[in-house]
Amino acid sequence: MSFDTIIRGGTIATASDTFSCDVGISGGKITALGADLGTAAEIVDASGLLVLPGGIDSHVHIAQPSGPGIVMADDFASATRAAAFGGNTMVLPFAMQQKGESLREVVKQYHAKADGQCYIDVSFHLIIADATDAVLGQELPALVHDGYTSFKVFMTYEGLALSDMEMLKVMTVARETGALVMVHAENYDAIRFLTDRLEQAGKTEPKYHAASRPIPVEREATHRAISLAELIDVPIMIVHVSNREAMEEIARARRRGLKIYGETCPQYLMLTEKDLEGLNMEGAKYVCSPPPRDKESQAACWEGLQQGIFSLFSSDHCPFKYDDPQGKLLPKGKTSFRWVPNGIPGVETRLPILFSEGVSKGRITLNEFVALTSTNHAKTYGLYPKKGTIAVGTDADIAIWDPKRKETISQTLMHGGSDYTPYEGIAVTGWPVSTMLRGKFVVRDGKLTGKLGGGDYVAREKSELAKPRA
Ligand code: DUC
Ligand code: ZN
Ligand code: ZN
Repeated sequence: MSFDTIIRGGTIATASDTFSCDVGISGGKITALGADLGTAAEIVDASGLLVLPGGIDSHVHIAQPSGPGIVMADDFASATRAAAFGGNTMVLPFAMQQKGESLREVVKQYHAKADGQCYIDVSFHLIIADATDAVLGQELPALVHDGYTSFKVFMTYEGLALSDMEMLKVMTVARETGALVMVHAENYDAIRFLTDRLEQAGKTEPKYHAASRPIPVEREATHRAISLAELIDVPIMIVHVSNREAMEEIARARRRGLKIYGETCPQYLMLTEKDLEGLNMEGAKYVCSPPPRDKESQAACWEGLQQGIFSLFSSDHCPFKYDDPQGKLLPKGKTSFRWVPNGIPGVETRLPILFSEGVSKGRITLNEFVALTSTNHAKTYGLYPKKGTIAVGTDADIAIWDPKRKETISQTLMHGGSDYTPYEGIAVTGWPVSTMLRGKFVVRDGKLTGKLGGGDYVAREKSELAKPRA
């Protein structure tokens, strides 16, 4: 037997096992795992390196409208290029509905933005902003049928926040169609109240962003979302959890037998609200929601990852340029934190940060790393086992890592559209050196080898994890 490619001599890790063997690849799929697989058109030497499933980042925002005068720093080309350099083979951005829009039209618009523009594979979650009868009764069920099997709802933000009634209706559609609901859990009225009060007191700098949405704002909404899901008896994913109290709501629900899942992100392990204190709008670089908290919250998020309360570690990549009036230095943003574009870049740094801080420092195992960054994303969002593992029959989506390589994260190393990284200066051990998508290198030894349009759109199955309890 001969293969297109054999990856030889590496150490392979999946979510459950670590072993040494050759990986045989043909037609973009892994077709054999074994010792001395024989001949291939190309032999890739992976001695001393790790061979891992390509990262799947199931929470990224790309080319999303973000308000008047604001432009996101990434289009699909730059975001997926950066993702590939960061060891990822798939991202799941959002197709975001705005009030009055047809969801089907929105999906078409995002396809038009992405088609032929991706270096790695993509699939879309839907954001539901207008839960009309037509959306709930016709568009959503048809879209779930067509492979858009997850949707995000917001409990805050002008124009996006759903009422509890609307949340219940969306959850009901999810239960009936087998889709998974992702929830942005922050209390809208509490944020508006606190923001008004801070502004009235003249507290308008970026650092007050954190004070405008403190932990109880997130904890309350998390509790409420879980309670609503319990009423419908439907699983939900609480995204971007930032602190212990919200995490404990998830853990408590799980102890009571509910299927409530949690996600956390690099910003909640690596940043604190102190980062928002920089002078002259520097703090705007770290404005994201929920905001980074404190050291104790970071410790809590590590516990959540270690204990499986969080099954997903995603970037929540939502990039704006810093030194740009269409980005973090939007003129209106200088008048109040309320108007600072909300989100930070992270798709390229997610994996090196978790590898270094988690695996290299002994907080999590290599297998847990694979689960948290790839396998669980595939399982949660209906991509498994086509994606998210290394096994015979899966897509040959592979990241080759040098576990000993030391780097210092810096904007000069980045490949996305933003002009800064919030993780500047962080030293890491372990680095993705090559990324292979369906058997072809997108990044090889630190150089871009993939072609624009090499990434495909992937329609998804319904997730096993979205099934209600028996
Ligand atoms: N929520 C996200 O998930 N991403 C960016 C901003 C936000 O509020
Ligand atoms: Zn969110
Ligand atoms: Zn997000």
